[in-house]
Amino acid sequence: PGDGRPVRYARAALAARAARVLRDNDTGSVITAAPRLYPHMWSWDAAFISIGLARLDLPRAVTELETLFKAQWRNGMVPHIVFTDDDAYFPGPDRWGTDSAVDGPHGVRTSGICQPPVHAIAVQRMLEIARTSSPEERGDAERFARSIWPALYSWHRWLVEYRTPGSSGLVAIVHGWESGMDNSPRWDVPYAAVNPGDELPPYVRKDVRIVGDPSERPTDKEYDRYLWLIEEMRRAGYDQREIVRTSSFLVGDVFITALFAVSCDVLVELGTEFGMPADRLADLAEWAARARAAVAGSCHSVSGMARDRDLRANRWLDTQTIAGFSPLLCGGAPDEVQLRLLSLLDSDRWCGHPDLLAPVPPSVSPMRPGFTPRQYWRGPQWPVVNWLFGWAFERRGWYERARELRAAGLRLTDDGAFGEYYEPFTGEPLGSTDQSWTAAVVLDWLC
Ligand code: 2M8
Repeated sequence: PGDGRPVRYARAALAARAARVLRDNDTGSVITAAPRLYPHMWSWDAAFISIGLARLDLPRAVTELETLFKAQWRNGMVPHIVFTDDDAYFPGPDRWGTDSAVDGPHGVRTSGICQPPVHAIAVQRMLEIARTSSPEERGDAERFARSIWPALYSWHRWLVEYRTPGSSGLVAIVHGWESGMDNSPRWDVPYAAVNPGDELPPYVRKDVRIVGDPSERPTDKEYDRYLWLIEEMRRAGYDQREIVRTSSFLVGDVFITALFAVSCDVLVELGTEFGMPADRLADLAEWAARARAAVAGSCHSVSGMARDRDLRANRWLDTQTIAGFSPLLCGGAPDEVQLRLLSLLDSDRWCGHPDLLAPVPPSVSPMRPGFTPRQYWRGPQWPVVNWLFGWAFERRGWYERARELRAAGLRLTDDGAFGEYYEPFTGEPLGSTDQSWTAAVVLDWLC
C-alpha cells in the first residue's frame, strides 16, 4: 500500500465492509453509533447512518430516523442520545435523570441535550438516493419525507425559541456535547469558567476502559465539567428557559448555526415540494437568513474565520478550528471573505499541509499550538465532517472541490477500519473502529 498502513481496500470490497459494519451494529431496533464504545443511538450519528443505509435498505433507513423522532421531546428538542438498555456507556439514563422532565418523551429514555441539526439534510439525501432507485422506493421516500416534515419543523422551531438568546443570532449550546465536537479547543475558554461543585456525585468513566489509549479521549478534568453541567440541568428540572438563564456554559456555536441555516433551506425546499403551510415556509426562510447573517457577522476581520461567542462572558472565541470554515457550509459571507477562507483551507495550514496522509481537513490546524494529532476533537480528521463540507460544496456548485474532498475521504478510510477519527499524518484509525457514521459516509462516497 505504500503508506505504512496494512491494507487498502478497492471500492467494491470497501463498500461490502461498510455495509457489514452497519449490519453488525444493528441491534434490531437501532443501529448503535459504535459497537462497544457507543451502544446507543446518537442524534447526528443517526442522520448520517440513515444516508448510508438508504444505499442498502431504504425502509431500514426510514425506521432509523423514525425511531429518533419518536424520542423527540414535547417541546420539539431532538435528544442527543436515545438509550437502548445496554449499560456499557456512561453517563446512562439514570445519571441524566430526565425521566421526570416535564417536556420529555413518553416510553423512551433519552439524554437531556441536543446535537447539530443535520436531519433535514439526511431526509433530502435519502430522497435523492431513492429517486435513483425503483418507483416503489421513490414513493416510500416521498411519503416518509412528507410525514417527518412537521417534526423537523418543530425541532428547528425549538432551536429558535429556546436556543437563540441575545443579539448575536448564533444558536447557543449549553454543553460541549451539543456541538458534537466535545473537547474541541473551541470550548476551552468557556469550560474554564465551569467549576464543578463539591456536590458533584461520584462517577466512574467507562469510555477509557474501552478505548485502549486513554489519551485519545477527553481528560478526567474535562469529564468533571461535562458531568457538572448535567448536574446543573437536573437541578433545573430540564426547564430550557431556566437552563439558558443559569447554566455556567452558554456559547453561540457558529458551526451549528451554519448547519441550521442550510438545514432550514433544505426544509424550505422539501416543504415547497410537498405543499407545507406557507407561514411555516416563511418562518424557515427567515430563520435561515438570520442564522446566515449571524455566521457572516462572526467572521474575524483579518483571518476571515468564523468565531463562536461566549455568551456568558460576552466575547468572541478566537480558536482556529475546522468550525472557522462554517461560512463555506452555508454561504452568506462577502465574496472576499469566502475566497480568503477557501485559500486558507487549501494552504499548508490546513488541507495542503505536506505531511497529511490525505487532504482531509483536520479538526484543528496542524500548524497551531495545541494541535494534538491523536486526541479526539483536538487534531484528528473526522470523516463525517469531511462529508459535510463535501456535501455543502456540491450543493454550492463547487463540483471539483466536492470531488476532491470525496477522493480524500476515501483515501483516508480505505484501510477498511472505519475509525471514529484518524491521525492525520499516519492515517491510523483512533477511538472506536467499526464506527457506524464513518461506514455510512464511506458508502455514500462510493455509490
Ligand atoms: C462523541 O460524543 C459522546 C458524547 O455525546 C462521547 O464522547 O461519549 C462525539 O464525537 C459526538 O459528536 C458523537 O455524536 C458521539 C457518538 O459517535 O461520540
